[in-house]
Amino acid sequence: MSLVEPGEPATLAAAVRAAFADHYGEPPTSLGRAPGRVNLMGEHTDYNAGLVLPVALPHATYAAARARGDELVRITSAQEDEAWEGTLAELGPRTIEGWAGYAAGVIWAMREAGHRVPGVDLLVDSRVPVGAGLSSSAALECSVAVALADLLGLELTDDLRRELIEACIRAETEVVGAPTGGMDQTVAVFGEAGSALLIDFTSHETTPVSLDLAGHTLVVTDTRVKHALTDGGYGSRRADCETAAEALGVTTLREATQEAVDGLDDERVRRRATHIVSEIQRVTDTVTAFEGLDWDALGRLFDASHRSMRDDFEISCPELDTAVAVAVQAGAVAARMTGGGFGGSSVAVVPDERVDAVMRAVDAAFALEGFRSPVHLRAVPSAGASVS
Ligand code: GAF
Repeated sequence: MSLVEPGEPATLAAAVRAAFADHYGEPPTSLGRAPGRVNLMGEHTDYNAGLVLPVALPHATYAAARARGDELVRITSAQEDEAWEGTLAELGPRTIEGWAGYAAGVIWAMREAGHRVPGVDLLVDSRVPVGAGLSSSAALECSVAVALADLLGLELTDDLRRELIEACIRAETEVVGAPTGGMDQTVAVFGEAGSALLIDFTSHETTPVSLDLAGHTLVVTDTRVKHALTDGGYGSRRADCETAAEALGVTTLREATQEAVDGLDDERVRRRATHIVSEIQRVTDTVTAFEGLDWDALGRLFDASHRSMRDDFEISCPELDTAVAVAVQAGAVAARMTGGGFGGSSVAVVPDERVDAVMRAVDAAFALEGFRSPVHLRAVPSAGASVS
């Protein structure tokens, strides 16, 4: 059984500082930390001005930084073979290929927002699995943003946090070109230990929802089917939602009713909108179920959400369907796929004494089906970004 441990923050921070000094010949002056996330309910609802309920993971990305005396930007990662080097003038929408675009994009977006980010050396190291639907991109962006804020001597007030979130969203949507909705960056910054974060993308309010799991663990299973938010599937779902809103004469599907959606002519667009409208309602119901420790209701909500994503939104895959079904058979009270879809991870709420059994049962089912061996994580609800 393969379990990804988050590591001990102080040890990881010390290792990143040492790796930076080794690589660049001088120690870093700033270190930012930002977590990955697992979403408990509300998939693809963020860009429909809806509700989401993610949890920040204990697994995080660390970014070490040091200002340079010139216009050069150098970015390297413990996880990637290729480093990136260029000048501040080279940064901009769609100018940087690959993983470094997420980090360099934050420098560009912060400068666009009026911050005088200088030429800089950066080194990042992450415990967030990449391509697993657990927001390794937002963790990278937000860790860099926090490190740069520290480098500029800025205090991490709530206003600055909101500004950094916007910069990270611009890095992802404009520099990298992934048309995402903002949930991941918001929870990576505002997540709180012991809580999920209810985010309303109409009012932009964030409300921590204390999670008393009463003897249950959030088990994440990474199917290791790699997903990418730039490969068209995510964007086409977003386009279908916009088509539905336009046909209904509303600005976003947050304003649509199921009755109105039922009247849509196009069968595929109707199913996409049905997922969004029902999923937004499930977020509210999921908060109530967690607050009441109502595991039966939670199980029904997770099941309905998974079916909606599989059949109406069509973003699941055989590996995710297997992980979800087997987790429930092996004792999970609730399970669903999580994140953008087309691969990535599932999340299950599992009685503590069944955690090992659930992980082993999923491993066995994957072996039987001839799927790649999955990896698991314990998603202990953790804090958002900080200066380390
Ligand atoms: C990805 C995106 F980045 C988020 O904005 C969100 O839409 C999610 O997929 C699906 O809920 O993580």
